[in-house]
Amino acid sequence: MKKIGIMGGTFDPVHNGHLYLAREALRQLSLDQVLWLTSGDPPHKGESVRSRVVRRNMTKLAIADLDGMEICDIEVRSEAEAYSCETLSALKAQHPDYELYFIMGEDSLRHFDSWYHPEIIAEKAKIVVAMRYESSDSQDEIEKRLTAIRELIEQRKRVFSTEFFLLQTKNIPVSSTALRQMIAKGESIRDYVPRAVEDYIKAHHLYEEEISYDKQIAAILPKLEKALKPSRFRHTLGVMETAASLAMRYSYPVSAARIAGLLHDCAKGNNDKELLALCKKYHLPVTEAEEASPHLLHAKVGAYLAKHTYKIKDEEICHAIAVHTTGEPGMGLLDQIIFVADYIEPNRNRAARLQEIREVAFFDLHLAVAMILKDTIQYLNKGNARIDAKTYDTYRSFTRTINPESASGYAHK
Ligand code: DGI
Ligand code: FE
Ligand code: FE
Repeated sequence: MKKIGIMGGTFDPVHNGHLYLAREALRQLSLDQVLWLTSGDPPHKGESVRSRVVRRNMTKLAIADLDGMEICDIEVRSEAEAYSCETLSALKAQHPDYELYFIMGEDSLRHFDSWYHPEIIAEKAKIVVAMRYESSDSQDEIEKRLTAIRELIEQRKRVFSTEFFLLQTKNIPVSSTALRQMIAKGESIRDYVPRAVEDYIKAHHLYEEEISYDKQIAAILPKLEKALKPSRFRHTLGVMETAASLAMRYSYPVSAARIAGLLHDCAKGNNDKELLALCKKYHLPVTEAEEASPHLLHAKVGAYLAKHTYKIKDEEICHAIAVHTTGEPGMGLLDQIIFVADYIEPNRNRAARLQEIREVAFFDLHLAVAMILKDTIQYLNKGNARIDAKTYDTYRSFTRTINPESASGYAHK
């Protein structure tokens, strides 16, 4: 038999308190493994929660480097409301050799009777109750609490025929609710979550205040239609909606991605001479490579116009526009979304590996960026065009690394 702990939760977001509890369970009960069971849409919570996909991805990132921790997707992959008794039954059916240890807090034990079929839970699993104490608590106080919980356990034992275990844990002063509030206020959460989780939350703009972009899109559309040739405007709309689709796939705010797609070529109405003149006027630096191929400047000038003419305050949108032609080593999620959407949007039809890159784009975005750069460099070499050092640098940076997110598995699964 394998001793398997079940750490269930909404994990919105997962934090160091959760990790500490799981580690203590693993250690104090000598478990072989702790399974992190992320909920689907939780039936008990009134307030809205982040999508099951991002909560699960954060959890997966949090445990990526920890021995004995695994993600469990049973509830995430179920559309029916998942109850613990059903999940435990399913786990037991799949793995008859698992001896399950269901980890819960003191509160949960108090309300255990009112859970959905607690007797089935007790039949399938042993119950682990985590008792939390403060470091400032005196030994006397801790003993009192322990006695109270032991009494509670004795009561439950009379009703439910399973083993109960008591876990003594220090209280880690952190909660998901507090973290959500901190992020909304712009405060750092570095001390409370693993670095990978912090990065994920930032990249995907989780828990930030919603900005209304939809009105902005309606205002930009007619201006842009006037500024661009009809075929370019059509391409722009294609990039906007493709960027939206990629944003859905990779958990980026959809409206922000649409605006970036909409405006990415907003400077394309200007010819080379005009682009150079605009750079001079706005004091934008022009590199040697851009001097030789001034069309490259439509990215840089486009970012400037987005900010000053179209009044876009979101720096990530402006940055994505600025790097959309050559790319940039280490580009962020939105940068990659726009870079790829520009290449694969439905009106495009000339690129050699278009169909393959379109499919890869929704499988592994990072890989799609690398493929596009490879083909672009090949295409430019054939035409003896001068290649910007940035294009090469980006190519190198994207072929030599794999996306940390896909490396941890979830981009593929
Ligand atoms: O503006 P779009 O046509 O929608 O697309 P884009 O902004 O990606 O520009 C694509 C063109 O830019 C395409 O012909 C390849 C070219 N390009 C990309 N990187 C470089 C480059 N041209 C030069 N000269 N040097 C580069 O590094
Ligand atoms: Fe462009
Ligand atoms: Fe474009």
